[in-house]
Amino acid sequence: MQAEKQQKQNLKKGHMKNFIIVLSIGILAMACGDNKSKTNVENLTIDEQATQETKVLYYNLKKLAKTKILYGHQDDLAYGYSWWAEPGRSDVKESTGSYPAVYGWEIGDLRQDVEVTLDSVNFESIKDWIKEAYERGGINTISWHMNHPVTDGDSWDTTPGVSAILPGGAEHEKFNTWLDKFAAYVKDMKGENGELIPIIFRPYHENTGSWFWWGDEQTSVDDYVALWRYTVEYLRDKRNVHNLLYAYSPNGGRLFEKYMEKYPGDDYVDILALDDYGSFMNQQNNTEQLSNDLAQIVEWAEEKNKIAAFAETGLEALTNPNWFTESLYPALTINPKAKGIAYVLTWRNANFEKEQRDHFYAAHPDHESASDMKIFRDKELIVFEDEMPNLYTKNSN
Ligand code: BMA
Repeated sequence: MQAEKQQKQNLKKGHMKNFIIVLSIGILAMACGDNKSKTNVENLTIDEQATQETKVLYYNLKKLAKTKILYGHQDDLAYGYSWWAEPGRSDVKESTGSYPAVYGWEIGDLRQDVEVTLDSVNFESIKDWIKEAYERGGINTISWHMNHPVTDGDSWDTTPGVSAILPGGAEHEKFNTWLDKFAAYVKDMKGENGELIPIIFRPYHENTGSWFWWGDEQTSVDDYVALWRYTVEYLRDKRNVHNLLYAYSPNGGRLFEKYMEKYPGDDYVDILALDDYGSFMNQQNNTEQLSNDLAQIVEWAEEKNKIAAFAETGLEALTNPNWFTESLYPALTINPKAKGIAYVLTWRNANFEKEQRDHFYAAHPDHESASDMKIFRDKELIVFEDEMPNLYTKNSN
């Protein structure tokens, strides 16, 4: 009897021990699993303290880029070829049936106490459109044609200006106030639940060209790199801005060989981007070369565990109405590696009445390019807003 009882107790203990072992393994596995996904999401952005949404967006976008390319359009919700600030409107949607997946915004003139950007777009309205795009699952990116810090001219004033705003420079404090303004602006972009909206920030772009005051001929390697790093450190570490992903976006074409000359470093760049219009211009028509250049940035991005993007492009006034399928799509695909970019963004559709010029880069419904853009939209590789997976939550794609 005693022996039987003892045996039963031992058996019970054995069960209990097994149970505890199994439970421990389970908990350990769960913990490891969680850690693993945490590591995946969290160690990618240059800002370790980036908000969860920003980190998750980066993680998901990087993953999605392996199979898809998102389509983006500059100022899409703000105005179109024949309308201005009308709720819900979008030339892209009216031409193709869907909003774009990526929305570009421009904040030139932010330094002044003015209500509108250099393109007459209301700064406060941009916040609302950014929120609208975000709530729909879209991605927002901001470029900054920053005014000249010394002459007060615009960004096309090619007087060298960078050394004046670096620490020790005559306009350093003034420059800080502009960054303060920007910090406050992007910290005021919030979703329904008060969370900060992630923004892809693309400052000092086309730096391999010499048409901006931070351009190639205007700026030494050391000064450009110092300006970039200072900007990141000031916003991230001093102003605690944690909803930004930083995109480095030199000009391509014949300037592509200079791409890496002023690269600010892996700790300061999240996205390796490219701007290129020239390769699509009639005489040049270097679609194949462009495809190789895109493939090259994809390769660099892979080596660095980062994202590649085609941040700005287009054919002004779509003088070839089949440009989307005959030029852009080939550029994204001739070299299969180029398909690895995360998104492509075509520039703005300037309002004809306001600007009195045909300066548009996406189709508008009355233009003959609309049907071709729709074919582009329907390609397997290309994603507009209507096919967008949720990029702001983990494990969504
Ligand atoms: C340029 C042109 C300009 C505009 C600037 C900033 O490429 O479209 O008209 O002011 O971008 O958006």
